[in-house]
Amino acid sequence: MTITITAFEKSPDGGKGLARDTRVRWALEEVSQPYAVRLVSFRAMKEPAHLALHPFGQIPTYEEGDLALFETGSIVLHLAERHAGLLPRDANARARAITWMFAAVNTVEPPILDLSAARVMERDKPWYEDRLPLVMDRVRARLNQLSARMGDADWLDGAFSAGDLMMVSVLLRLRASGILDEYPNLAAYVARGEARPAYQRAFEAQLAVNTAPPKG
Ligand SMILES: N[C@@H](CCC(=O)N[C@@H](CS)C(=O)NCC(=O)O)C(=O)O
Repeated sequence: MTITITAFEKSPDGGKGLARDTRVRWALEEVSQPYAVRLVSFRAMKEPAHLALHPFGQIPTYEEGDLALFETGSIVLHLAERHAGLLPRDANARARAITWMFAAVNTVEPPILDLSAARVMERDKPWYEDRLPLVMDRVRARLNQLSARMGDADWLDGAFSAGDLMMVSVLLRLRASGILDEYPNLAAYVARGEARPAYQRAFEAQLAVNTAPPKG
């Protein structure tokens, strides 16, 4: 059955892999599933056809036969449960890997998104310079804890899993801020994720969309 995902017709990051279709592409590549991509404009994302797939008018979405999903955590979990390679077989190890997926999107991603939002949307506010260090310190608080837990391990809990896929995807957004470099073990962890052939294929695919010459 053909899998179709949606992605930005023109990503705001110009193809640096920060748009969330990259993590879904990465999961698809890890489990060797071919997929089609439907590109959507910002306007189309808010129109009824797309809202029927994604109630919040965002990308990515995932369609497979009768099934339509949104939320990258859910899409990656769906793929990981149906195909070998992203979740351990042992039930407890599997539950722990899923826990790390939730930790990525629920605990680590929020302060990182707050930092991105501050940089993009609050730069012109008179309180921007005062607030920014507070937002950055909230990111550091989480990274201190994550870094302490990781130590010198390659992955979060044994072999690479969907938990790592989600965590690396979330941490990648920090690169431009320089904060990641304050944590050599986390910077190395992200680099390990990016070095995976499946990530490379996913990244190249989304970059190609964003660097293609305009049609017509
Ligand atoms: N929690 C959602 C977030 C989805 C999301 O924020 N998508 C962004 C692109 S990375 C988007 O569509 N932004 C445009 C908008 O919200 O209008 C997920 O993980 O799928």
